[in-house]
Amino acid sequence: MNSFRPDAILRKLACVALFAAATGISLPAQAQETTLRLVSAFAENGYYVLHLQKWITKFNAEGRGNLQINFIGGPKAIPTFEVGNAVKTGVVDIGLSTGAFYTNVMPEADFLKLTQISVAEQRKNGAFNYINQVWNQKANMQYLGRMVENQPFHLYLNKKIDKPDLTGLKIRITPVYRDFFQALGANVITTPPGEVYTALERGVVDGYGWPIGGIFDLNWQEKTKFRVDPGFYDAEVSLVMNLDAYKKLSPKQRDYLQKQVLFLEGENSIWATYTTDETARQAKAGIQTVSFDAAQSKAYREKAYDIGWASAIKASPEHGPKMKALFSK
Ligand code: 173
Repeated sequence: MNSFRPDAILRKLACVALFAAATGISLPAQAQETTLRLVSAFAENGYYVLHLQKWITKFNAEGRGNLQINFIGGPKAIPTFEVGNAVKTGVVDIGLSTGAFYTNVMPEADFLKLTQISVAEQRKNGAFNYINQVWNQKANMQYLGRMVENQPFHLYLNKKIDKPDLTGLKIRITPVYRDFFQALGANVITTPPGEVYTALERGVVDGYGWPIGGIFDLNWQEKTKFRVDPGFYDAEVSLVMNLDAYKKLSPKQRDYLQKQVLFLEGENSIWATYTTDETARQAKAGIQTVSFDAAQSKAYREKAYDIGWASAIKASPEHGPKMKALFSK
């Protein structure tokens, strides 16, 4: 009866203890994996989402047992202009969006187009922290990071102009372009990207605003004759997260998320290449460039920023002036 010997009993107890310790460790470890639901305000087949999906694949491979992202879909899952509210209320955890798509949450969202310094610099000079204070307070969001920069906006047209005057033209906009294009005399119509093709096809609009890259994603080159140069502002596309979901993450998960977001931002040099490629592709597709002389070009860009900041400060007397100081060169 070996098992009655004290050393055998001790060995058995040790086994039980080990087993308990093993299972005790493994259960919480599994419970510690969190999956975040992500939606995109931009089309699923577009370049932004393709770039993001490569990142999600890496994120999930390296984050096993810790943090995962489940890509729910694009505007078919949640309409473009609803993504901000879905993140604010926690219907989803993370959104890929631009601020212009959630001015229904707060006007400040659209001010990010006015940054003239890189996101890396924004992290250094306090702009990034300031954005987060406002996003936390007013939108219940954590501003995680900026995926797109170095992408100026342009005006695309089907009718030729020879000076910066849009009188009599109907232009598709989002809040990004509203005040500037109206100041140039345009009649404006707000639509999500998903409705631009049809609006062009039916002649509802004579042109639209969009960054230098991406018009091929939804085949707009088929319905576009001119691009007006120069560009203005800087297209901002960022990851925003529901603040409660963010606060629920463990320190380890938050560190992991931060590390991956910094990796994503570290790839932002691709956007300069994308600009070169897309500019060439537009020319090849027969899209002609409309340019102004040097003085008019300078005035055009200056007007864009002057009007952009004037309306920002009007919409947010508290944060507008501070953001202007932090975002400008
Ligand atoms: O034109 C738009 O839909 C728009 O506002 C935007 C903003 C950032 C990137 C691409 C488009």
